[in-house]
Amino acid sequence: MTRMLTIGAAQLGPIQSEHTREQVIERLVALLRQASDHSCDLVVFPELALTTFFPRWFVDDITEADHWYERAMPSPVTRPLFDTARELGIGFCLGYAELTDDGHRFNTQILVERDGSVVAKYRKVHIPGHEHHEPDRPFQHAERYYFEPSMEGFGVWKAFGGRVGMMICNDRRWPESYRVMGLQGVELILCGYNTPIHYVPDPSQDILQGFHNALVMQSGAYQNGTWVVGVAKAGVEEGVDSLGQSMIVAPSGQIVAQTLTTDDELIVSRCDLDWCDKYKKTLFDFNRYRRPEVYGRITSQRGVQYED
Ligand code: CDT
Repeated sequence: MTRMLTIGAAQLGPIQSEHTREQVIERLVALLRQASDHSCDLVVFPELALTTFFPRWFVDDITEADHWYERAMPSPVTRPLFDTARELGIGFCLGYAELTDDGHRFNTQILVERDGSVVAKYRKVHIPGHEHHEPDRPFQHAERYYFEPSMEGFGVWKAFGGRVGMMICNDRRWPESYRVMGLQGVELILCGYNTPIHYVPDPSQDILQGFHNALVMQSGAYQNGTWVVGVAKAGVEEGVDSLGQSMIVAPSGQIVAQTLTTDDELIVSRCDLDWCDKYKKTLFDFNRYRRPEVYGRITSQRGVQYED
């Protein structure tokens, strides 16, 4: 038996601040049409796919940043994406900044089915960077100012004939993200990212960005017997160079497709969701081999506690 899904990872090149939402939606629609030519069932777009990565700038009054956020999804400006997806019979996953009616700000990703209906919403859990302006940095990473962390955690939804979960960018570095979904039987994890190559707190990590990106997604896929699709907004955006290397990773941990450029680029892979069971029912048979009775610290403690 196979449950085959054809999945497209639609990497985006840079979005500069002067680019309008309409221009960006045109790019996303073009990628959807390309995906349709490749018979894709599902296309995954990056984190904050509708705008430039605005947390690189600080504004004293956060309401001056309201224009970067979406108040409704779909909205008149994003409607053409939903209409095209429905017309082509392709689902998609899209990251964007969300401003709720009661004033909450989240880094959000939605999963849209082939009929254009929103089946799931995920809000980023692990918010990296800093809360306050740090004037000595060459650029800010003020996500902790612009977004509050989700309290909803990592859900898994029945969609596209399988069990689908989502995470966003920094979430992919934390094994707990994958495992919480793994414990819900996840078969496909969708993850958008914006990863500046220059890591200001420790530049020795700059050269390792690509390695770390692959390391975490490959190990997360393997250790949980799941497909992982990681999709970048890449290239030099407003002077900041960001990692590409979008990839589709099999439950074996192997990379089955990877982008070559830092531009808008679609990669496609046929993904057999039944392949997950090869790992879920053998080495990573959680029910047989996990030892939750000795993992208490994972949920009872946040930072390191020394016992001496
Ligand atoms: N967008 C995002 O989460 N980026 C982070 C950058 C490192 S923290 C400054 C990441 O984990 O890729």
